[in-house]
Amino acid sequence: MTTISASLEGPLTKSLTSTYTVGDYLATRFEQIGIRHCFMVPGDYNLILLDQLLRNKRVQQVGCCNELNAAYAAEGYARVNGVGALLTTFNVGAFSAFNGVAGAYAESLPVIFVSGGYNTNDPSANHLLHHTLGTHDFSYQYEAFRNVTCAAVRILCAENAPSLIDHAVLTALRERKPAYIEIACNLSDAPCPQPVPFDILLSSQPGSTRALRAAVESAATLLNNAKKPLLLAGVHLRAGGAIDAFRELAEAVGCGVAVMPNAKGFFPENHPQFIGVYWGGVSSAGCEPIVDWADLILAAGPLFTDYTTVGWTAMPHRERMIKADLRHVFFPEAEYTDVPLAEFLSALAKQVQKNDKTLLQYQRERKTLAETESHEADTTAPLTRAELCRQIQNDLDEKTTLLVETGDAWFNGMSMQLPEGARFEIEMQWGSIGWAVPATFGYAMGLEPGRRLVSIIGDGSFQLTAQEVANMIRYGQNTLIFLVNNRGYVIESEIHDGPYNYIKNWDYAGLISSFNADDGQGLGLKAKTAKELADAIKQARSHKGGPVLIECQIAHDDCSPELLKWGTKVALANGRSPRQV
Ligand code: TPU
Repeated sequence: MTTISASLEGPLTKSLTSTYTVGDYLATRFEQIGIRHCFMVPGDYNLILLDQLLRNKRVQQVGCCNELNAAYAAEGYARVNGVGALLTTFNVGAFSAFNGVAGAYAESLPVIFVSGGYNTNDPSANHLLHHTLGTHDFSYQYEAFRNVTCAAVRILCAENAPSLIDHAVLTALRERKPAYIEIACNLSDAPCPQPVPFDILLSSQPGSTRALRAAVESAATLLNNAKKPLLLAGVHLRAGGAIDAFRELAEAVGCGVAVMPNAKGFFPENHPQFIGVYWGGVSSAGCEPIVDWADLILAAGPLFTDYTTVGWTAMPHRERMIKADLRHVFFPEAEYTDVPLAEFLSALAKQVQKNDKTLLQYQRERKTLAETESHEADTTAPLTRAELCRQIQNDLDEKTTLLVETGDAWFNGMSMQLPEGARFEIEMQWGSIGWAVPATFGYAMGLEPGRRLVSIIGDGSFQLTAQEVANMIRYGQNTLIFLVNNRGYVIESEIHDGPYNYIKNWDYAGLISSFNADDGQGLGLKAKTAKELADAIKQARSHKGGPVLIECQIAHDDCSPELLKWGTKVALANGRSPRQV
């Protein structure tokens, strides 16, 4: 029988067994929270830890080409798996990963970031160490990561490992943000108690029942008195585990439902109440006038930024909005804290009356809007962006996740209609180019069997992290990448042009044979006409054993009209003069 002892220092742990180590403890927690893959780059501060983690056969180590890619891969994995893990060496590895960990914070994705640390004997011996700034301060990595994680712990004594690891992991899962765990390199194989089952630690975190009840009552009164209510889905619905509750509320009200651009896919696009993507002047057809016309908008988990509001031109007025965030609900004249989003939406669904005014008005408008024409292009004419989008749209099915990189790919992706079951991934809050290739790799690692991943990536973004395609080949992932070669940073050209927006051209399709080397099964194809693209997509559909990259060559100035409009407004917002004081 196992004895379970609770101590003042930390959570419950089973009694110490001599063979169990700090590394084992971490691996067990990974396994228990559903991490089956840990993205990593080895280095001498984490080698012992890697050996320890290898002892757990249910958590696979996945080597990446560099730590930035590993961080993006863990972030992509967290999107599909719910949580991801990343392991680097001290300073040189960790600082490379910084951008990706910060991105996971911005995107509200729990990534457990583990870094090897200095030997605990070194500070008192006054040693100087490699991979440091050459001073006796070894704390700046920890200090830096505290700013981009929801919990940051340093294991400098094996006895504290269980409570510190559990604190970091639990906080990351609760807050849907990355956590930081630094493990001194001489402690990874130190004896440590065996962990108790994880669910013992999971005390649910109920919000304040009174605040919840009051917020639901106020919201129900406002919604039931509104003449033209509308629901708006925001990006935090996923972090709040509130996607189903939002749908429940939407169906209870029966009104029009719009989604913000970074929440695309969080409400089914073939649902009869779906009225499109609300993105100000670049909204999908017929959506913007209805959102502007509504007299009450319940925005669930929104993040209003310069990008999502098109340079502050599409921000619903506070007076006609209920804004429900992860743990707060804001009313025009009151604010309730400690109200969990999913519980709020679900409870509200039980108190609202039907009102389909905004949906009916949208349906009337839709009828008057001309059907989007979807002509096939002349098959031998040079490939255009519109034709590329038409063919990608036709290639999407209910098993596809469409992942789009920062750039015109955002707008091309936004224009696609997702079939029932299809998913959509975008990194709009952090917007770091180079994200898509490694995130695609990580996402594919966590993908359920039978599903497929299609990514649209611009040439400029691709050049930052292209080498991770080699690992898609290594793991035989059947991803399809549309590499849009428009010879440069078109999104930047549209915001503000200059010679710096033009880049060296690469033979992108040709790269795949280099990455294949002797044993890879990747396929690189080029499409310069509609027919070449159609043939390439057909080949991609039947290709097995590795990714397919289709280099789609289009003219530099062939970008989406939405990018032009959005770019102009964002440039205006960016270019505002300083306020006079
Ligand atoms: O389709 P297109 O040409 O817009 O996409 P492409 O070729 O991928 O170009 C993207 C250009 C771009 C830059 C240079 N978009 N945003 N930026 C600024 C930027 C710079 N560095 C990072 C890490 N992230 C950024 N968003």
